[in-house]
This record gives sequence, C-alpha cells and structure tokens, in this order.
Amino acid sequence: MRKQTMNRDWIATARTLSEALPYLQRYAGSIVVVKFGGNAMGDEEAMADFARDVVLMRQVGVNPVVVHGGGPMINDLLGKLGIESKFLRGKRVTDKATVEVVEMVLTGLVNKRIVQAIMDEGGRAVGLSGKDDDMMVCVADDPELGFVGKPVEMNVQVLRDLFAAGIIPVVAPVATGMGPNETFNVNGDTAAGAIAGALQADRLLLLTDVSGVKNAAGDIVTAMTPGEVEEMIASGVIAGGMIPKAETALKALEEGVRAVVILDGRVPNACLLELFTEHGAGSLIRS
Ligand code: X2W
Repeated sequence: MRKQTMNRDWIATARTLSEALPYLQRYAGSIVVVKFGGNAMGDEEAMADFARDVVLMRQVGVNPVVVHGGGPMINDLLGKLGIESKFLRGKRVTDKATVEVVEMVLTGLVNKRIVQAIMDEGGRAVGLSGKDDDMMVCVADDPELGFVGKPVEMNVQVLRDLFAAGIIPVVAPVATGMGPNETFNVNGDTAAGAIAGALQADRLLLLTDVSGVKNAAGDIVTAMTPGEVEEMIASGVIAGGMIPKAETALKALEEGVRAVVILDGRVPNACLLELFTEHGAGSLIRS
C-alpha cells in the first residue's frame, strides 16, 4: 500500500536512487562477472540478498555472470561418503572419486540453488558448467593435484547468447579436457578470472569473506595498480588465501578485464555498493 507520510528515510531512499544515475548510465550494457564463493553464500537470507543484487543489475541493463564456488558443500558430501580431502597451495587434491563428488555438488546442488534463488527474485537464470558448449577446456594444472584443471581454451559465445536473451548465466567451475570424457575441478576464482578475461569484462567482482586486501599496517587498501599488487605479494603483505585471488586479478587484467574488485560478500548489497555508489567496496585493482 502507498504510504503518504514523508519521513527522512523515504527522502534518503529517493536521493540514493537519484545519485545512482551516473553509475547506472556508466554500467548499462557492461559485463560484470561475479565470483560467489562457498564461504560467502552463508544462509538463506544471504543467498536471497545476493540473488536480488544480481537481478537488479540485470534489470538496469548490466550483463551479470555468476561464477560460483562451493568448497564447504563439497567438504560436507566428501565427509558423509568417508572420502578424505586435502588442499595443496589453495587447491583441492582431486582424484577420480573426488572429481565425481565435485561435479555432483557444484553442477547439481550449488548451481541449482543459485539459479532458483535468482528465479525467486524475479530474474531469469540458466545454470551451466564449463562443459556446456565446451565453454572451458582445461589441461591438468599440476600432476600433484590430479584432476584439477587449468583453463587453456575458452568458448564464451553461449554466455553472449544468454545475455542477448536477458538471461543470467550461473556457471559451475567444472570443465572438460582436450580428450574425450575428461572432467576437471577448477578453482572458482580461476574459473571466474578465465571467464572474465574471455568476455573482456568491465568488472570482475571477487566476493570473499574478508573485507578486502590489507596493507602492512592492517588497513584495507581501496585502490591498487597491478604493480603494487605484485610488490605486496613479493614482500609477503599479501599472503595465504589472498594470494590466489590477487594472482587471478593480475591475470584477468592482463587478459583485458578493465578492473577487478576483491570485496566482502558478507556486507549486505556488496555488489550494489561497489557498482552503483560513490562509496565503492573492498579493494579495486586496475592499471
Ligand atoms: C574447488 C572448487 C570449488 C571452489 C574445490 O574443490 O573446493 C579446487 O580447489 P570456493 O567456495 O570458491 O572455495 N576447486 C581446484 O572454488 O569453491
């Protein structure tokens, strides 16, 4: 029902919308790849909030692509099946039994959960993996990691076809190989970077569960050049789980992505804050 009382909240809401105009204009028609990690998925409400942001992006003319992870959900099923799993340099050591579980969980449970959340918010979403239309073709990343893939060939026309139809693609980081019937487990950040690079995306948003990249003093750095990121990796200021994200960002920029943002997916409306407000969110990396 329409409410006639004019209080400060409503005036502020209208102002926020009005102030978003230059950003809406800037991003209309652009391509934004969003990596939605398993740790950022949180509960039902967090999932619905994320889906709403993506549907809003699409509604205002952005072409969003969601590339998801699901590490914790893979761990759950491996645990139930009694299959042990370990990580080496941030990537899951993946044998034959593990890659089957990874494909089941990512392309099944997690992918369809996100598709459904977007549909529930009134958007249109189609779920795919890197196998669909040979979107992501991999070779083995490292013999020690088993069936972990490194993308070597990207075919992203199917994503452009979905954009044209007004559909939001939701991509599981599972890929095909050069030979017949090969399956690779791809790190979600790596997959998002490769897709963003192949699409020459305007933005790659890496949603995490930390507030961004911190400097030596422990403060969040809001903007960095690739050179500064390289220095921070070399000096050990960027360490641990942030290294693969920073390296993904550098590679994506090299491949022609305009800017990469590492931001906290736990902040409500993180994507909207980054794209459509002066404030921005997290750490922006661009040349
Ligand atoms: C990941 C794929 C899922 C993922 C894995 O098996 O866990 C590798 O490590 P998050 O939630 O983004 O961490 N693949 C090779 O990246 O999930």
